[in-house]
Amino acid sequence: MKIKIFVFLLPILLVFNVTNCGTSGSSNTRQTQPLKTIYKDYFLIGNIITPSYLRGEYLDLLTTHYNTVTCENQMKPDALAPAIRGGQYNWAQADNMLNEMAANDILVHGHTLVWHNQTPSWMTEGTAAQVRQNMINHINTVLSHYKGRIFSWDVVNEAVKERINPGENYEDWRNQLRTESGWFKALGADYVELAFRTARAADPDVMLYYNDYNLNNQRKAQVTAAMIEEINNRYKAEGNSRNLIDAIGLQAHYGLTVRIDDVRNTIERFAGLGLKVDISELDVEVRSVGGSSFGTRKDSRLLDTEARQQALVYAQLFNLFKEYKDHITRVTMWGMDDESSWKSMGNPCLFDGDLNPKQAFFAVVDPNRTLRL
Ligand code: 9MR
Repeated sequence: MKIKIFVFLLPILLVFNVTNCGTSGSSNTRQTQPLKTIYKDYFLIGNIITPSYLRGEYLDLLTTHYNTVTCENQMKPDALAPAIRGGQYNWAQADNMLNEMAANDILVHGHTLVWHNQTPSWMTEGTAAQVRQNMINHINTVLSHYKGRIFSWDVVNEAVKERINPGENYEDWRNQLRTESGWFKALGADYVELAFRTARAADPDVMLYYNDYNLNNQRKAQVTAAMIEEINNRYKAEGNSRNLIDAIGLQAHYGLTVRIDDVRNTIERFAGLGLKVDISELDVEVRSVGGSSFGTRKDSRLLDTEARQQALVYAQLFNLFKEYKDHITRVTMWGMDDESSWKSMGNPCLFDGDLNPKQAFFAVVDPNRTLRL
């Protein structure tokens, strides 16, 4: 008799267990399993952190749902390197974040070493030889500080022009790099390869990424692929058995009109080069308000129809990412919630400004259910 009662109760106990295993600060997400559990057989699930994410409900949400993070700004050159030539590196803030993440078993992806933005101006000033040495010193200093603690880095961020227009000659990738970059001005197109070679020599255990946006534009994807392929071929022709550029980060700052087939083509193009293809900065903006989507606006509310459309996009994207799980190691969102997001006016995140899960959250939890509704 006791056994019969137990068999009868078992399914109820199991359902209860599944629906209660989340412990996030937001009570509604307790209805689901954590995202990192749902996707454990597919890829890591990430978000960004800033110092203000390291407490209260934010930290609860982070530790419940995510198993990898990227520091939003705190490991960029202007955060770590001294503002003035010859000054001290500033490790305290990023180290604090790294320790907190280690205590919670959350992996940290490094962002970023060489970029045209958020970089102290002295680094790219002087003769070509000086600028070259500045880059080498910066990469060596940062990788040796984090040795054994950070396993993947965006080595070069956004080197290719923002977009490549139809009709433009994009045969040679060297002509399609951002000319406003201080690194490009001083060193020409060779700075990209120099950065990767320096990083590999500084710490061969680190996975090296090229990270960029607008890669659904197939012209930009083609130029970027040509750049990576040439650099990797040269490296392998020297007898190296692995690629120099191990992976690409697709920033994935999308809107409602994103075409899933473009995302698929882009993933296939880079996977075809033998690269890991990670989704490094995912958000799906619903609308731009007054021509700009930037700003922190808690009162920028979503219409129900918009929330639904956004959920459909997230659902299609995650189904696609699952298809490519053998190539994708990490899907990282660029923002926890619609208030703190860099694009808060466009409500691009899974949680609203009060940290309640949106339809978009449930779409990531169960894409097929959202698509069937
Ligand atoms: O989210 C970041 C924002 O807080 C900064 O003001 C901005 C300044 O450059 O950088 C944002 O992060 C960017 C990331 O580092 C690289 N890809 C684009 C991201 C959004 O601009």
